Amino acid sequence: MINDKKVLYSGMQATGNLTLGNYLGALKNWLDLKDEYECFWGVMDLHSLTVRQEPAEFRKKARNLLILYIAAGLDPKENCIYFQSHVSAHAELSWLLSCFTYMGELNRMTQFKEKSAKHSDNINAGLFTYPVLMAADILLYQADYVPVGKDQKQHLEITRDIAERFNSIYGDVFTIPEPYIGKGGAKIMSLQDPLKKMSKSDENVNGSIYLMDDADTVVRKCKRAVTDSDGEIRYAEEKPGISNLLEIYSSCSNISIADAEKEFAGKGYGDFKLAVAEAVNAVLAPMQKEYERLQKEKDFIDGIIKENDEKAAYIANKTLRKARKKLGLTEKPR
Ligand code: ATP
Ligand code: LTN
Repeated sequence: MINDKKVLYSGMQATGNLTLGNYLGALKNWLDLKDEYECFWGVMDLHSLTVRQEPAEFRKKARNLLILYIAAGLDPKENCIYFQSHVSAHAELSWLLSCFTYMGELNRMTQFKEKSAKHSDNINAGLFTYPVLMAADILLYQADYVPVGKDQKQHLEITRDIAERFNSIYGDVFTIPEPYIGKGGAKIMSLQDPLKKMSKSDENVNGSIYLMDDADTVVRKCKRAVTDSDGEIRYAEEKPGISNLLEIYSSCSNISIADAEKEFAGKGYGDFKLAVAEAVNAVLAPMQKEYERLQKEKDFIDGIIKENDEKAAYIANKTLRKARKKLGLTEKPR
């Protein structure tokens, strides 16, 4: 607990351009939770290094991600929005926790298997120990809840296992976090291959709607979305394309899938796709406007970064000191 509130922790990697999947699966849920909890939202720039980055572009992307968090509605005065790499406790606790994590556990991680297949020329140790750093992120802040998309559930489970293992030896050092998977938008699929997750690193740009796509691009991508030939707008496993569009429509318009099905009963796919695009654009437009405005507020953003780095480091270092002490590392003379 911080300030009598339960603690919530989450973040995104600063790679690629954020997609509607990132928004509906993560950011949108964060907005719903931001007032009720003491929140920490990280720009996970250390995690991004598991894949090779072009330095100048990476620096811009990381800052833009922080700005996007704020443009989407997270409040940098109420919540702590910061860069993971600015708080060195993350890397330090990650090392300590790696000594409590088994190779076999890490070997089972789906994301590791997928990413090593995709980047077969660069299967680095960071990609393998990625979940340990993620555990450190979460445990440093004694988080009670971690809102993530379904694909991250396995990483939450390993975080809990590592924390429980550590606590069982050294006493209650870490809060055991719970995943928080939002109701809608938990897994938005690619518009071009609705059996595949919409992903910011997808090579086919038509599969993903990016948060910075302009209105016409969104309409074009929705019109081109892969569907089926049955002609009925209903949610069903055998209709992954239409089901995905229903999911997008219902999440963007904040109505249930059942209500969306009723609304489009008897209508054609063409009309439905246009309505989906409109609903998406209604979500994106205000965010894009605020993003453009914030880009010009350099001093304000720099101030936010400084303030929140300090706030995050204060909490993180408290936990790190506790872990160090329990492990028997010599204390630093003051
Ligand atoms: P990459 O393509 O680089 O692997 P990604 O698009 O999967 O990235 P992450 O940075 O791994 O994005 O994830 C950020 C957050 O967005 C996580 O909480 C993740 O669960 C969520 N998320 C990502 N893609 C989707 C999606 N298609 N549907 C719902 N949630 C998603
Ligand atoms: N692996 C996460 C990003 C991430 C994260 C975290 C999410 C890194 N550390 C801590 C929640 C809590 C992803 O979304 N790909």
